[in-house]
Amino acid sequence: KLSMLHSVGIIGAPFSKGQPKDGVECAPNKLRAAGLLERLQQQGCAVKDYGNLTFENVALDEPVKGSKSVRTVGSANQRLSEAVKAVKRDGHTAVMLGGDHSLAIGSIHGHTAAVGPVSVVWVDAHADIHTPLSSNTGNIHGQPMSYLLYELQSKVPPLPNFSWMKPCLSSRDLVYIGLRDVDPEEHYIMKLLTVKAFSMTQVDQLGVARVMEETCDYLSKKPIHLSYDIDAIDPSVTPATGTPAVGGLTYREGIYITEYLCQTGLLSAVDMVEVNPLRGRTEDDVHSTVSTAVDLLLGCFGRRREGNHLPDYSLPEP
Ligand code: 4U7
Ligand code: MN
Ligand code: MN
Ligand code: MN
Repeated sequence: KLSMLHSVGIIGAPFSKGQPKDGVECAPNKLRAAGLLERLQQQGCAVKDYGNLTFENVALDEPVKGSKSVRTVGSANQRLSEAVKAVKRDGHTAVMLGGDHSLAIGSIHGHTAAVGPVSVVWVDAHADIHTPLSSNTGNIHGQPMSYLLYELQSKVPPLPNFSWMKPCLSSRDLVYIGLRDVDPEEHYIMKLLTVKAFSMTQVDQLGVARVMEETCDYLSKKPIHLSYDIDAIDPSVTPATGTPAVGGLTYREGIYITEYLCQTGLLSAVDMVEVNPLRGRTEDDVHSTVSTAVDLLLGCFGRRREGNHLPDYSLPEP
């Protein structure tokens, strides 16, 4: 198939309370201002912008067992889950523009609510699999995977504003790519659940092409949810993010992951999270980060480095 055209539904989620740094809530509008929608349309996608969600500000949101802004995060994710569910019911591939990575809770929950079980490809420097009780920082953007996994249900206490959700993902249906900053508690959990992971060591050993082949061989043919944390890419390329980690994916490796997943025909929802336009030191830092995030999304929806043309193109007649 030379070009399979995509129908994309975009949800802006300007939310930052899963972590302490301001600015990540500016990313949805920055990504739009960088031309994301127009460029998707130019490459033949049908695009519907569902706009930005608005989130309730919970007045009294004291830490719960060390985790911060639990009620605010719970309520925001309930809204996001409903929004992603609606986009999927409308028949689009859902694109969630974060916001911080705590939003994966609502995004993956809403995705499965609409389509049933999914596979998750989690591209990140971090595993984000802390339980609320194992976390050292109390930041929920380091915890979303523990809320989603059936196998960790007994380790996650009932939390205020989270009663709307139940776990919806089996650890067998999860693959990590790009890990290089995993806390001991998280490493323990991953070994306990035998989670499939391609850390930067495996990317070095196998190369990104083998990593993607093995990822898709490992996963069953369920719809794929790609959760892309921009800090998976090396901070020399994408410095404008809240928790940068040295030694990351190159721009080319990052793009290859999106091109490969696009070609499976199974990509059903995409998160682009942790872009923080206030964290760059210079204007160039921000530009490089935002434009890389846009390129990754274009790669998810058919852009190829060999070039593209629309199916109805024909040469001008002399
Ligand atoms: B991100 C961390 F301690 N593990 O729990 C934590 F290193 O969504 C970082 O991947 C979490 O950016 C990073 O706070 C969350 C820390
Ligand atoms: Mn993350
Ligand atoms: Mn991360
Ligand atoms: Mn981060």
